[in-house]
Amino acid sequence: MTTTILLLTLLSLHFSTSTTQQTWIKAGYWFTGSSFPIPNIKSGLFTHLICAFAYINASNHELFLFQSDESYISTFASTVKSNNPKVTPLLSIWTENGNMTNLGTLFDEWRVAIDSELKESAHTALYDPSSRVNTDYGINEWVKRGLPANKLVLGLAYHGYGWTLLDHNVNGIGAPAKTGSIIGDGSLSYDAIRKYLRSYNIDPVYNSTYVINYFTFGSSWVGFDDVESIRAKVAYAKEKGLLGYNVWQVPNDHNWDLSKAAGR
Ligand SMILES: *C1O[C@H](CO)[C@@H](O)[C@H](O)[C@H]1NC(C)=O
Ligand SMILES: *[C@@H]1O[C@H](CO)[C@@H](O)[C@H](O)[C@H]1NC(C)=O
Ligand SMILES: *[C@@H]1O[C@H](CO)[C@@H](O)[C@H](O)[C@H]1NC(C)=O
Repeated sequence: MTTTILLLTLLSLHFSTSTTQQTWIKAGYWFTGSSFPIPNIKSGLFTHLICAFAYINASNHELFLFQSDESYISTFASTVKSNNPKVTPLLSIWTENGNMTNLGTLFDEWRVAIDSELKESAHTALYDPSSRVNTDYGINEWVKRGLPANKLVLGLAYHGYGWTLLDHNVNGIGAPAKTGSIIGDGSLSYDAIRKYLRSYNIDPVYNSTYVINYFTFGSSWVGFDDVESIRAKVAYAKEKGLLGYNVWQVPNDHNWDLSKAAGR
Protein backbone atom coordinates (compact mmCIF):
# COMPACT_ATOMS: atom_id res chain seq x y z
CA MET A 1 0.00 0.00 0.00
CA THR A 2 2.61 2.51 1.05
CA THR A 3 4.84 1.63 -1.86
CA THR A 4 1.92 2.21 -4.21
CA ILE A 5 1.26 5.63 -2.77
CA LEU A 6 4.89 6.60 -3.03
CA LEU A 7 5.05 5.46 -6.61
CA LEU A 8 2.04 7.57 -7.41
CA THR A 9 3.57 10.54 -5.71
CA LEU A 10 6.64 10.04 -7.85
CA LEU A 11 4.53 9.76 -10.97
CA SER A 12 2.93 13.03 -10.14
CA LEU A 13 6.26 14.78 -10.52
CA HIS A 14 5.87 14.48 -14.26
CA PHE A 15 3.73 17.57 -14.41
CA SER A 16 4.89 20.30 -16.65
CA THR A 17 3.53 23.76 -16.60
CA SER A 18 2.80 25.00 -20.07
CA THR A 19 3.25 28.65 -19.21
CA THR A 20 5.87 30.40 -17.13
CA GLN A 21 3.12 31.67 -14.88
CA GLN A 22 2.75 29.38 -11.89
CA THR A 23 -0.75 28.32 -11.10
CA TRP A 24 -1.73 26.41 -8.00
CA ILE A 25 -2.25 22.83 -9.17
CA LYS A 26 -5.30 21.01 -7.87
CA ALA A 27 -4.94 17.66 -9.56
CA GLY A 28 -6.77 14.39 -9.14
CA TYR A 29 -6.58 10.90 -10.50
CA TRP A 30 -9.43 8.90 -11.90
CA PHE A 31 -8.60 5.25 -12.34
CA THR A 32 -10.31 3.03 -14.91
CA GLY A 33 -10.56 0.33 -12.26
CA SER A 34 -12.94 2.43 -10.16
CA SER A 35 -16.60 2.02 -10.97
CA PHE A 36 -17.15 5.77 -10.61
CA PRO A 37 -18.80 7.30 -13.72
CA ILE A 38 -16.60 9.94 -15.37
CA PRO A 39 -19.54 12.40 -15.92
CA ASN A 40 -20.05 12.49 -12.13
CA ILE A 41 -16.59 13.94 -11.47
CA LYS A 42 -16.94 17.50 -10.12
CA SER A 43 -14.36 18.93 -12.52
CA GLY A 44 -14.80 22.44 -11.14
CA LEU A 45 -12.86 21.43 -8.02
CA PHE A 46 -9.72 20.63 -10.04
CA THR A 47 -7.26 22.30 -12.40
CA HIS A 48 -6.02 18.95 -13.76
CA LEU A 49 -7.77 15.60 -14.01
CA ILE A 50 -5.63 12.59 -14.73
CA CYS A 51 -6.85 9.42 -16.34
CA ALA A 52 -4.95 6.34 -15.19
CA PHE A 53 -3.27 4.40 -16.78
CA ALA A 54 -1.50 3.88 -20.06
CA TYR A 55 1.36 1.39 -19.86
CA ILE A 56 4.73 0.93 -21.52
CA ASN A 57 5.49 -2.31 -23.30
CA ALA A 58 8.77 -3.52 -21.83
CA SER A 59 9.90 -5.23 -25.04
CA ASN A 60 9.28 -2.51 -27.65
CA HIS A 61 8.90 0.52 -25.34
CA GLU A 62 5.62 1.50 -26.99
CA LEU A 63 2.73 2.96 -25.10
CA PHE A 64 -0.34 0.75 -24.89
CA LEU A 65 -3.79 0.74 -23.32
CA PHE A 66 -5.70 -2.23 -22.06
CA GLN A 67 -8.52 -2.81 -24.50
CA SER A 68 -11.11 -2.63 -21.72
CA ASP A 69 -9.85 0.89 -20.84
CA GLU A 70 -9.91 2.32 -24.35
CA SER A 71 -13.48 3.63 -24.41
CA TYR A 72 -13.03 5.37 -21.05
CA ILE A 73 -9.71 6.90 -21.97
CA SER A 74 -10.92 8.14 -25.35
CA THR A 75 -13.88 10.02 -23.83
CA PHE A 76 -12.26 11.15 -20.57
CA ALA A 77 -10.98 14.52 -21.81
CA SER A 78 -14.20 15.70 -23.44
CA THR A 79 -16.34 14.47 -20.54
CA VAL A 80 -14.41 16.23 -17.77
CA LYS A 81 -14.12 19.37 -19.89
CA SER A 82 -17.88 19.51 -20.42
CA ASN A 83 -18.25 20.12 -16.66
CA ASN A 84 -15.33 22.57 -16.48
CA PRO A 85 -13.88 23.85 -19.77
CA LYS A 86 -10.80 25.15 -17.91
CA VAL A 87 -9.71 21.79 -16.54
CA THR A 88 -6.64 20.17 -18.12
CA PRO A 89 -7.13 16.46 -18.76
CA LEU A 90 -4.00 14.28 -18.67
CA LEU A 91 -3.22 10.67 -19.33
CA SER A 92 -0.99 9.06 -16.75
CA ILE A 93 1.63 6.57 -17.83
CA TRP A 94 2.45 3.80 -15.43
CA THR A 95 6.23 3.56 -15.14
CA GLU A 96 8.24 1.06 -13.21
CA ASN A 97 10.28 2.73 -10.52
CA GLY A 98 13.50 0.99 -11.64
CA ASN A 99 14.89 3.78 -13.70
CA MET A 100 14.71 6.62 -11.27
CA THR A 101 18.04 5.92 -9.67
CA ASN A 102 17.94 8.54 -6.92
CA LEU A 103 14.26 8.05 -6.39
CA GLY A 104 14.87 4.36 -6.16
CA THR A 105 17.09 4.89 -3.15
CA LEU A 106 14.44 6.85 -1.34
CA PHE A 107 11.87 4.27 -2.36
CA ASP A 108 14.02 1.48 -0.92
CA GLU A 109 14.54 3.38 2.30
CA TRP A 110 10.81 3.76 2.69
CA ARG A 111 10.19 0.12 1.96
CA VAL A 112 12.78 -0.95 4.52
CA ALA A 113 11.20 1.36 7.05
CA ILE A 114 7.76 -0.08 6.35
CA ASP A 115 8.89 -3.70 6.43
CA SER A 116 10.46 -3.25 9.83
CA GLU A 117 7.32 -1.64 11.22
CA LEU A 118 5.68 -3.81 13.85
CA LYS A 119 3.27 -1.17 14.96
CA GLU A 120 0.46 0.52 13.13
CA SER A 121 1.66 3.49 11.23
CA ALA A 122 -0.24 6.46 9.99
CA HIS A 123 0.65 5.80 6.36
CA THR A 124 -0.04 9.32 5.19
CA ALA A 125 1.32 11.20 8.23
CA LEU A 126 2.69 14.63 7.38
CA TYR A 127 5.07 14.50 10.35
CA ASP A 128 6.36 11.67 12.49
CA PRO A 129 8.66 12.58 15.36
CA SER A 130 9.78 8.96 15.72
CA SER A 131 10.58 7.87 12.14
CA ARG A 132 11.36 9.02 8.63
CA VAL A 133 8.22 7.51 7.15
CA ASN A 134 6.38 10.76 6.69
CA THR A 135 5.63 13.24 3.96
CA ASP A 136 7.60 16.16 5.39
CA TYR A 137 10.76 14.04 5.48
CA GLY A 138 10.18 12.97 1.89
CA ILE A 139 9.61 16.52 0.62
CA ASN A 140 12.67 17.87 2.44
CA GLU A 141 14.72 15.01 1.02
CA TRP A 142 13.62 15.86 -2.53
CA VAL A 143 14.44 19.51 -2.10
CA LYS A 144 17.83 18.66 -0.52
CA ARG A 145 18.63 16.51 -3.57
CA GLY A 146 18.07 19.47 -5.84
CA LEU A 147 14.46 19.27 -6.92
CA PRO A 148 12.91 22.77 -6.73
CA ALA A 149 9.96 22.86 -4.32
CA ASN A 150 7.86 24.59 -6.97
CA LYS A 151 8.12 21.50 -9.19
CA LEU A 152 6.64 19.24 -6.53
CA VAL A 153 3.04 18.47 -5.88
CA LEU A 154 1.91 16.97 -2.61
CA GLY A 155 0.13 13.64 -2.88
CA LEU A 156 -3.16 13.41 -1.00
CA ALA A 157 -4.65 9.98 -0.30
CA TYR A 158 -8.42 9.62 -0.22
CA HIS A 159 -8.22 6.32 1.59
CA GLY A 160 -7.18 4.98 4.93
CA TYR A 161 -5.51 1.89 6.14
CA GLY A 162 -6.68 -0.45 8.85
CA TRP A 163 -4.68 -2.39 11.41
CA THR A 164 -5.53 -4.90 14.11
CA LEU A 165 -4.32 -3.81 17.52
CA LEU A 166 -2.54 -6.41 19.62
CA ASP A 167 -4.18 -4.88 22.68
CA HIS A 168 -7.30 -2.80 22.10
CA ASN A 169 -6.58 -0.76 25.22
CA VAL A 170 -3.30 0.45 23.70
CA ASN A 171 -4.60 2.40 20.74
CA GLY A 172 -2.65 5.64 20.29
CA ILE A 173 -0.57 6.35 17.18
CA GLY A 174 2.25 3.81 17.00
CA ALA A 175 0.49 1.19 19.15
CA PRO A 176 1.55 -2.44 18.57
CA ALA A 177 -0.54 -3.90 15.74
CA LYS A 178 -0.57 -6.23 12.79
CA THR A 179 -1.61 -5.35 9.27
CA GLY A 180 -5.12 -5.80 7.97
CA SER A 181 -8.47 -5.21 9.55
CA ILE A 182 -12.17 -4.91 8.84
CA ILE A 183 -11.85 -5.89 5.21
CA GLY A 184 -9.21 -7.50 3.04
CA ASP A 185 -5.80 -5.94 3.25
CA GLY A 186 -7.10 -3.10 5.39
CA SER A 187 -7.35 -0.45 2.68
CA LEU A 188 -10.58 1.58 2.88
CA SER A 189 -11.83 4.45 0.75
CA TYR A 190 -12.63 7.71 2.55
CA ASP A 191 -16.22 7.24 1.42
CA ALA A 192 -16.38 3.79 3.06
CA ILE A 193 -14.76 5.19 6.22
CA ARG A 194 -17.35 7.96 6.49
CA LYS A 195 -20.18 5.46 6.07
CA TYR A 196 -18.57 3.21 8.68
CA LEU A 197 -18.13 6.07 11.17
CA ARG A 198 -21.73 7.05 10.66
CA SER A 199 -23.23 3.62 11.05
CA TYR A 200 -21.32 2.95 14.29
CA ASN A 201 -21.57 6.54 15.52
CA ILE A 202 -17.79 6.90 15.92
CA ASP A 203 -15.97 10.22 16.27
CA PRO A 204 -12.51 10.05 14.72
CA VAL A 205 -9.54 11.68 16.46
CA TYR A 206 -7.48 14.38 14.76
CA ASN A 207 -3.84 14.41 15.83
CA SER A 208 -2.12 17.62 14.73
CA THR A 209 1.38 16.37 15.69
CA TYR A 210 1.25 13.78 12.90
CA VAL A 211 -1.49 15.48 10.86
CA ILE A 212 -3.58 12.34 10.70
CA ASN A 213 -7.08 11.26 11.65
CA TYR A 214 -7.75 7.88 13.15
CA PHE A 215 -10.39 5.88 14.90
CA THR A 216 -10.49 2.66 16.83
CA PHE A 217 -13.35 0.23 16.91
CA GLY A 218 -12.81 -2.86 19.02
CA SER A 219 -9.37 -4.05 18.02
CA SER A 220 -9.45 -2.23 14.66
CA TRP A 221 -7.35 0.90 14.19
CA VAL A 222 -7.85 2.94 11.03
CA GLY A 223 -5.65 5.88 10.04
CA PHE A 224 -6.87 8.25 7.33
CA ASP A 225 -7.06 11.86 6.22
CA ASP A 226 -10.25 13.64 7.17
CA VAL A 227 -10.96 17.29 6.30
CA GLU A 228 -8.66 18.56 9.11
CA SER A 229 -5.67 16.60 7.80
CA ILE A 230 -6.37 17.58 4.21
CA ARG A 231 -6.64 21.27 5.12
CA ALA A 232 -3.41 21.14 7.16
CA LYS A 233 -1.57 19.39 4.32
CA VAL A 234 -2.70 21.89 1.71
CA ALA A 235 -1.66 24.73 4.04
CA TYR A 236 1.72 22.99 4.40
CA ALA A 237 2.09 22.67 0.62
CA LYS A 238 1.44 26.41 0.22
CA GLU A 239 3.85 27.30 3.02
CA LYS A 240 6.59 25.16 1.44
CA GLY A 241 6.05 26.84 -1.93
CA LEU A 242 5.04 23.63 -3.67
CA LEU A 243 3.29 23.57 -7.03
CA GLY A 244 0.04 22.19 -5.64
CA TYR A 245 -1.45 18.85 -4.76
CA ASN A 246 -2.50 15.64 -6.43
CA VAL A 247 -5.27 13.37 -5.24
CA TRP A 248 -5.28 9.58 -5.43
CA GLN A 249 -8.07 8.93 -6.14
CA VAL A 250 -10.97 11.30 -6.77
CA PRO A 251 -13.83 8.72 -6.67
CA ASN A 252 -12.98 7.81 -3.05
CA ASP A 253 -14.20 11.18 -1.74
CA HIS A 254 -17.42 11.44 0.25
CA ASN A 255 -19.81 14.10 -1.10
CA TRP A 256 -16.69 15.94 -2.36
CA ASP A 257 -15.87 16.93 1.23
CA LEU A 258 -12.12 16.38 0.90
CA SER A 259 -11.85 18.04 -2.49
CA LYS A 260 -13.78 21.05 -1.24
CA ALA A 261 -11.57 21.26 1.88
CA ALA A 262 -8.44 21.00 -0.27
CA GLY A 263 -9.65 23.54 -2.81
CA ARG A 264 -10.30 26.32 -0.35
C1 LIG B 1 17.58 2.34 -15.94
O1 LIG B 1 18.42 3.08 -16.80
C2 LIG B 1 19.81 3.02 -16.49
C3 LIG B 1 20.61 3.91 -17.43
O2 LIG B 1 19.82 4.92 -17.98
C4 LIG B 1 20.30 1.58 -16.59
O3 LIG B 1 21.68 1.50 -16.23
C5 LIG B 1 19.47 0.73 -15.62
O4 LIG B 1 19.83 -0.64 -15.79
C6 LIG B 1 17.99 0.89 -15.86
N1 LIG B 1 17.28 0.22 -14.78
C7 LIG B 1 16.32 -0.68 -14.98
C8 LIG B 1 15.75 -1.34 -13.77
O5 LIG B 1 15.88 -0.93 -16.09
C1 LIG C 1 4.68 -5.77 -26.63
O1 LIG C 1 5.53 -5.78 -27.73
C2 LIG C 1 5.75 -7.07 -28.29
C3 LIG C 1 6.83 -6.95 -29.36
O2 LIG C 1 6.50 -5.98 -30.33
C4 LIG C 1 4.43 -7.62 -28.81
O3 LIG C 1 4.62 -8.93 -29.33
C5 LIG C 1 3.44 -7.64 -27.66
O4 LIG C 1 2.17 -8.08 -28.11
C6 LIG C 1 3.30 -6.30 -27.00
N1 LIG C 1 2.45 -6.39 -25.82
C7 LIG C 1 1.44 -5.54 -25.56
C8 LIG C 1 0.69 -5.77 -24.30
O5 LIG C 1 1.16 -4.63 -26.31
C1 LIG D 1 -0.50 12.74 18.83
O1 LIG D 1 -0.21 11.40 19.19
C2 LIG D 1 1.04 11.26 19.83
C3 LIG D 1 1.28 9.77 20.02
O2 LIG D 1 0.23 9.17 20.75
C4 LIG D 1 1.04 12.01 21.14
O3 LIG D 1 2.29 11.90 21.77
C5 LIG D 1 0.74 13.47 20.85
O4 LIG D 1 0.61 14.19 22.06
C6 LIG D 1 -0.55 13.62 20.05
N1 LIG D 1 -0.70 15.00 19.65
C7 LIG D 1 -1.76 15.72 19.97
C8 LIG D 1 -1.77 17.13 19.50
O5 LIG D 1 -2.69 15.27 20.62
